[in-house]
This record gives sequence, structure tokens and C-alpha cells, in this order.
Amino acid sequence: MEQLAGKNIVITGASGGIGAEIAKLCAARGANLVLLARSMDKLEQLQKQLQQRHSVKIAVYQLDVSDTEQVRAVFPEIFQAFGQVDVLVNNAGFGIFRAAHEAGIEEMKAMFNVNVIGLMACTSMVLPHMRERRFGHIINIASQAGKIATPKSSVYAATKHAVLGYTNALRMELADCNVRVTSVNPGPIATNFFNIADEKGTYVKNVERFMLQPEYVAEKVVNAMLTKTREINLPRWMNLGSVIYTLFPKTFERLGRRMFNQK
Ligand code: NJP
Repeated sequence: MEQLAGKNIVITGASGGIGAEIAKLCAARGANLVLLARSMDKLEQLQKQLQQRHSVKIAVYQLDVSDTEQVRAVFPEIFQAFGQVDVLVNNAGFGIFRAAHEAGIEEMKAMFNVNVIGLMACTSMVLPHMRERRFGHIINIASQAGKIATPKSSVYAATKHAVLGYTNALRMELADCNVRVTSVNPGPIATNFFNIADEKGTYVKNVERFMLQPEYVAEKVVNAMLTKTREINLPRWMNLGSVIYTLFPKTFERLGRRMFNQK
């Protein structure tokens, strides 16, 4: 509880889903918040709701993480208002589940620009400060799709593989600076993510029985803040799948193909 009190936590994609749930828990634990997303109305609503319950400092800024100029403009404002950033949660992201031959080039670029370039751009804005202070925590919301690439979400899976590659390298770069780096790899979560990812609802129907709740995922993330947690994998059994995949890729793909193709 006390570990987060008075700390400054920046969350991208905070207007809904797990970003908003992470914000609620952080405020309850006494952390100051910077909430970022494109939907100002939702951010302001969340800010109002949290401010009524908790006496912490909360600021909201409109930010499309894929817009480099906006990223360059918003972070100096945050540093001006808050002095320092203790935790950055790179959560903004989206997916479109489509077979590779049906995926358009614009949607490929859009997914990479938000999920990968946006995440790296936001990280680059806090890195010099965290390195100088020798303190901080970067938490990147990746996915189990970053560990096992499944059919009909090749582009999304590629973005999350990229996030994990970046995150793993960053962790080693920062190990001597006392700046912590954690990746979060959840399976399917019951959020609005699927309104875009799975227009037809077929994937949701297939995975409904093991969908995670956003509050549960958020609690795991918040509990890991400012600790040395390397990775959070949820649900645990799904991570076992990725271990088996690494050991026996050929068999895994042969057996898993039919199941994954049900998307
Ligand atoms: O999704 P959703 P989740 N710039 O749609 C924001 C990953 N994940 O909470 O900008 C800035 O409820 C958007 O805000 P707005 C997933 O890949 C999910 O489930 O106002 N922000 C909203 O606040 C993602 O990285 C599942 O529209 C942008 C938030 O992102 C993270 O979890 C499974 C933006 C998305 O909220 C949160 O997703 C998994 C932009 N350009 C990983 N575009 C899952 N749900 O099953 C979007 O393994 N946002």
C-alpha cells in the first residue's frame, strides 16, 4: 500500500479497459496520476470519479500515442506539472484480428504505430529522467500473443512480439540504473478491445470461458509496481503453453493450428 503513496504514475490508454482499472487501484493506494488517451470526455469522467474518492493529484491529457508530435509535447508538460515520473504504464493498444491475406497495409501501420512505436516513443520521453534519478519502473502491457503467434492475428501478434523484444532489451540496458522493467502478458480480457479486434464476435465466443476480468489483471499489475517483477503472465496455464511451444514448436503448431484457427 505505502509503496505507491505519493508516487507519480503515468498511464497511457487510461480511458477504459485495464488502463482505467489500473488508475482506480493506484488512486486507492495514494498515488498521483497522469491519465492519457484520445477520449478526453472519458478521461475527465474518470478523473472526477477518482478525485471524489481520493485526495491525490490527477491530471488528464489528450494523447494519441501514435502521434509523435503529441508525445513530444505532452511529456514535458507532465514533467513540468509533476516534477518526476516514477512509473510509466504503456498500456495503450489495439488489435484487429484478421488473416494475413486480408489485412490492409494501413491497418498494419496503425497497429505498429500505436502498439510499438507509440510505446517506445513514450518510454523514450521518461528514460533520461529515470536514468538520471536512478529510479523508476516501466511497465509494458504486451500479450500472450507476444509469446505465441496465432493465426488470424498475425499483425497484432507481431506488434506484441516487438513489444516483448524491446522490453527484454530495455530491462538489461537499465539493470545498472536501478530502473525496473516489466512486461505484462495477459490472455483474453473482457474489455472493449474486442469491439475492434473481433467484429464478428466469433473469437469472443470461443474464449469466453477463460476470459480474464480487467480488475483482476489490473490488480496484478499494480501489485507489481516498483517491485522487481520481470513478467506477469495471466492466466498461468497459458504461459505453460508458451513454454511448451518453445520446447516443441513443430508439434505445438500441428496440434494447436486447428484450435487457433477457430478465431
Ligand atoms: O482495451 P480497451 P484493453 N493513443 O480497448 C487506448 C492489451 N491486451 O484495456 O484513445 C492513445 O478497453 C484507448 O483509449 P482512447 C492491448 O493490446 C488486451 O483490453 O480513448 N490511446 C483505451 O483507453 C492493450 O495494449 C487484451 O480510445 C489509445 C485503451 O487504449 C492493453 O491490453 C489481451 C490509442 C484500450 O482499451 C489495453 O487493452 C491482451 C492511441 N492511438 C493484451 N488507441 C484483451 N483485452 O483481451 C487506443 O493479451 N488507445
